[in-house]
Formats: sequence, structure tokens, C-alpha cells
Amino acid sequence: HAGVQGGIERTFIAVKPDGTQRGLVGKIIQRFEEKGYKLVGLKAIVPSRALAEIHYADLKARPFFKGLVDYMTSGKGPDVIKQGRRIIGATNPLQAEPGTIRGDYCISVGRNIIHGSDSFESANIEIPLWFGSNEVYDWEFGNAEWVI
Ligand code: FUP
Repeated sequence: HAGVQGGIERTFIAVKPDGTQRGLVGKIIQRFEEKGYKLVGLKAIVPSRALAEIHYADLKARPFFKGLVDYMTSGKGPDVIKQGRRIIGATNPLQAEPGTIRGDYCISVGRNIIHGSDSFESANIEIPLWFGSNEVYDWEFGNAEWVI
């Protein structure tokens, strides 16, 4: 799309178990919609340990890995990539600016309510990891006709 810097991207955003438990799903989706992004797929799931371990495979050697997988599978309830990271804020809520999702709603790095792909490559791995091809809407800029 000519008016969009860097072309069209998709990202994968996950509201984590504490985010759903605290009832922040709607507010988080609202932040992205108000920024101008389109929600093209949505589901409420409790991931298996296997899925959470694949998703965070790059952190396997870190001391917090088991706790992270426990947390992600605990099931307490159910340019977009870079902009998404800016809307979300730094991993550690202490460093996340006020006005970001983590800056406004979180106090602990181990309970930071949301995930967002950190690069184009990660997004292209994470989207098919979490969504089937028939679970993502094929939306394009210019799809403005109202459904009658
Ligand atoms: P992010 O991409 O911002 O989610 O951050 P990372 O991929 O570096 O980390 C993934 C998750 O691991 C974080 F969301 C929270 C957890 N984590 C910790 O619990 N402790 C740490 O020191 C770093 C990350």
C-alpha cells in the first residue's frame, strides 16, 4: 500500500494469562484498533506446554524458562511489528514508558500480560504456530465496502 511505510506486515500479539485474568483483553485490542491496525484473527486458547516451549525456544537456556512456560500454560482465563512493540512497551515494566500497555498495566517482568512479535521473521514463525490458515482473515487496505 502506497501510503504505508515499509509495506504490509502482520504481527502476532498474545494476551498472556494474567492479562486475560485481569480482564484487559478488550483494552489491549482497543489500543491496536485506535492506532489504526486491523484485527485479522482472534482466538482464546490455553496453549499446550509444547506450544509454549516452541514459541519461547530461544529462551530455553534461561533460568526463568520453566516459570515462563508454567505461566503461559496456566490458563487462568482464555510497519505493525515495530509499532506493536512500541505500543506494548519494554519487556521489564520498570523500563516500559507510561502510556505503553506494559507501562500502564504491569509491575513485574514475569507477569507482563502481553506478547508481540519482535521482528518480521518472528511474526512469520509465530503466526502459523498459533493460527491455522483458515483462522486468519485475509484483510487488505481498501476493503472498505460495507457487508450488506
Ligand atoms: P519480549 O519479547 O518483550 O516478550 O521479551 P523476551 O522475548 O526477552 O522475553 C519473553 C518473556 O520472558 C518476557 F515477556 C517475560 C519473561 N522474562 C522473564 O521472566 N525474566 C527476564 O529476565 C526476561 C524475560
